[in-house]
Formats: sequence, structure tokens, C-alpha cells
Amino acid sequence: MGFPDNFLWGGATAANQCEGGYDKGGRGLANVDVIPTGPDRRAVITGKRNMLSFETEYFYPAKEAIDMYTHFKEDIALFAEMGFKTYRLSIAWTRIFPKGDEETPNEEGLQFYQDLFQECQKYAIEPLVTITHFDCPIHLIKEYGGWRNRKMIDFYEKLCRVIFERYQGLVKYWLTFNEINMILHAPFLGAGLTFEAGENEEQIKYQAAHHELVASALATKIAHEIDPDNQVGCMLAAASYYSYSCNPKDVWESKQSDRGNYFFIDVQSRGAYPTYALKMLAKKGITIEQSKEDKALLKAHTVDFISFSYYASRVAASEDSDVQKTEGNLFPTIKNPYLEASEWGWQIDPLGLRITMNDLYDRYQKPLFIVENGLGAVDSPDENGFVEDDYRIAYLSAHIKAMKDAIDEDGVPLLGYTSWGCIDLVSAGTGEMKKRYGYIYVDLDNEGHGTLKRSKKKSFYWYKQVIATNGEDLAQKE
Ligand code: P53
Repeated sequence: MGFPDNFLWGGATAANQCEGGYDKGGRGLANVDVIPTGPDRRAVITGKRNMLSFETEYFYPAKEAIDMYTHFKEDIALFAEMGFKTYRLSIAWTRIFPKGDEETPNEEGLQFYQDLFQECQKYAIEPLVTITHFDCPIHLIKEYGGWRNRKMIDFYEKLCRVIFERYQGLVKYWLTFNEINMILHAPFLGAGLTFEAGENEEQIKYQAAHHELVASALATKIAHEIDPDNQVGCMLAAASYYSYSCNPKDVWESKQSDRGNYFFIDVQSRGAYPTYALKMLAKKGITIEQSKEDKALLKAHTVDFISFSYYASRVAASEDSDVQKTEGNLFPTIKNPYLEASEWGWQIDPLGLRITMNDLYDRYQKPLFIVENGLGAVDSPDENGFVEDDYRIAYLSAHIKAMKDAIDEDGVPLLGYTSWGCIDLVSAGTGEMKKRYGYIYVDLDNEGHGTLKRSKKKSFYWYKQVIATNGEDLAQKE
């Protein structure tokens, strides 16, 4: 009982939030580089404020981030010390194809990830690679309009072929698009979309989503052709919606809200647009242009496993209900009176993870992989630089306990768990460094000042113990 012997314990990062080195090794510029901190960030992320190059009065935290580009050996050694079985990272598209539409890839970029994967191999850490974690080459945005353009499928296909071939034998777990449903909430961040005044944004977003879904199926096909050992997953920003009350109207609203997210995974895992989505699109007057082959491709090349992020549960209510909205997240939600929230207003709900796991497994009947989960919090190092992050340990142990219940009591198959930001990194939502998730503290502040020195937090030793006991010992030590 408990976690299976081969359970993949580890941690997760994304290139744009940790690598830095935005202009090193022949790398090209991407959407994720030109997203500033401060009050305009949200407008840029959502495609409302067009920013396709650096502007002088802004600070862009992804440019340097925590400079994992040069620290990766040191960082992977620390992951190995915790006993990581897996490390989830993403490939920066613009290291491989700086502009995105070149004929030949950038050797320096390919070599960088090869070195990184070999470093993982040294410690028997299985890489779990997100092919795109929110990044899109700027050139492809300027020239083609990002994912609104069908040509993106070809550029993405090329990227996939190159990396699947080059890293064969080094990588076997792949995720096609990080939080694919994020395209609806953060279209510039998620898919390089910007909008002109008067454009039908929903039409553009769903067409772009279609391109990503087809690209994802194509990636799955190619991955399996190149190496039958490859395992490909979809990736959803998950968390089931609760109904605010037992008013059937609230219940209906929560079901509709869930479907707004499931839609993507229904296509990636079941292989076709579900009927409710076809009706919804028709009702909104949205028409998806698709080629003859698209349907067949989606049907034939579904994913092997379902991966997702889970931070907080969500609540939905009908317009009739008098409810309080909570902010701090790109997903609109409602305040749940039964839950405590993080300093950023994310509601803490371990049982919600078990509920979400059951919902996803009931629906797809494929193994799950939790590839993001964690608590973003302010850490205060003591005079020796040590962080006693009991709050983080409390959050993580409660969520791991919920996972265990889902496995033991409910029979949900779970491949692994990679907690988010295993080393402190830049927040995607706010661009802050202050919002930390790591077991490893990085000396860097919101304005980019700091020595970048890495130090182990209390949770580092705790997680090491969790992994060493295969999830049996979750207790907090004094
Ligand atoms: P930050 C919002 C809601 C759910 C997931 O987020 C989200 C976001 C973005 O704010 O993104 C994922 O850094 C994403 C990561 C991100 C992480 O959640 O805003 O895949 O890139 O860092 C946490 O606290």
C-alpha cells in the first residue's frame, strides 16, 4: 500500500522562470522575456497591452532570473541530494530555434540541454520535459501572429522532431503544452496572442487552441514513431470547481466551468471535440477552421497520461448568488468560506487535490501525473541565511497525504509528483521573486538584486525524508 515503488518524486521548473541567460548561446527573444513586473504585467500577459520588445522604464525578471543557465550543475546536484527521481523542466524554444522558422537548429542550444540531461542521468534523475512552457519566439509573433496562425503547427512539429531525435535515450517523458487551458485566461503568455481593437478575441483564442491541440497530437504521433518508449502527456491547470451552494443554478455553473477546462483534455485524451464544446462554440458564433486531416490526427494520437497543476480549488456560482470574488490568480474564482488562503489569496485545499484526482481519473481512465503543486510564500532567512518554512511543509505534507488517500482509498493510478519551483524562481503570475515555492532559497529580490547564492531551507531536509521513505514519513521534524 502507499506509493508504488517506482513513484517519481521530484520538482518542477520552467525555462523562462529560472534559466535567465536570455541572450546567451545564440538564444532568440521570446514572449516570456518581454513580460515586465508591475501594474502593466497583467495587461501584457492577457494580450491587451502590446509589448514585443524591451521598454526602458520596465523591469523584466526573466532576462536573468535565477541564472540556472550557468548554475544548472550545482542545482541538479542539490536536487539529487534530496533524492529526486525526476526533474521537470522546460525547453526554451528560442535556444533551439532562435527565430522559430529557421531551417536548422542552433547547436549551442541543443548542446545546453544535452549537457543538462546528462547531468540528470549522472544521478539517475529522469527528466520530464515540457516542450513549451508558455514560450513562443517573438519572431513568430511578429511575423505570423503566434498560435493564431496555422503555420505554427509546422514550426512546433519541427522543434519536436529535432528534440525527440537529439534526446532519444536521455528523455522519455514529455508534456506538449504547459497548462494548455491558460490560453483562454492569459493568451499572450500562453500562446503569443495579441489583439487589435475590435477583434473577436474568443474566436482567435479557440482557433489558436485548435492549432495547439493539433500540434499536440502531432507531437504525440512523432514521439511514438521516433521511440516507442516515449510517454507523452497533456498538461492542465486543474482544480475542480465546487458549487457555491446546493442551488441547482450554482451546480450547473460549476459544471459549465469545469467543462471550460476539461474541453482541452477531452480533445487530447479522448481524441475529439466533445459535443458540449461543439454546441458552446456554435452558440458563441465561433467557427473553427480545420483541415480534413485534423480530426483523424486528434483521434489517432491521444496522450499516454494526464498531467496537471493543482494549487487551489475553485468555486462557481450563478449570477443569482450574492458572492465575494477572490483575486490574485489568473483564474476567476469565488471566496470559499471553509478555506484559508495563501498570502496571494490562493485558497488552500488538500482534499480538493484528492477530489480533482478522482474527477480526472473518472473521466479519462489514464494514469495521472501531478507536475505542479506548492505554496507561494514570503520567506525570511535568519541571520545564518536559514529559512524555517514550516508553513510550506504543512501545505506540502497535507497535499501529499491527499495524494496517498487517492491512491490507497480510491485506487487512482499516479505516476509521480513534482512540486512547483523546487528551487525559488520568478513567479509567472506576478513576476516577483518574493513569492517563493522552493526547498532551496535563492538570494535574489524583486528588483533583480542579490548574490544568487543557493541555500537549503528546512523543507529541503523534510522533502529528502519524504522521498527516502517513499512518502511514508510526512512528519515535520523540529
Ligand atoms: P505563480 C495561475 C493559476 C494557475 C496556474 O504561479 C498558474 C497561474 C499563473 O499565475 O501557472 C502555473 O508563479 C504555471 C507556472 C507558475 C505556477 O503556476 O504565479 O505553470 O509557470 O509559476 C505558479 O505563483
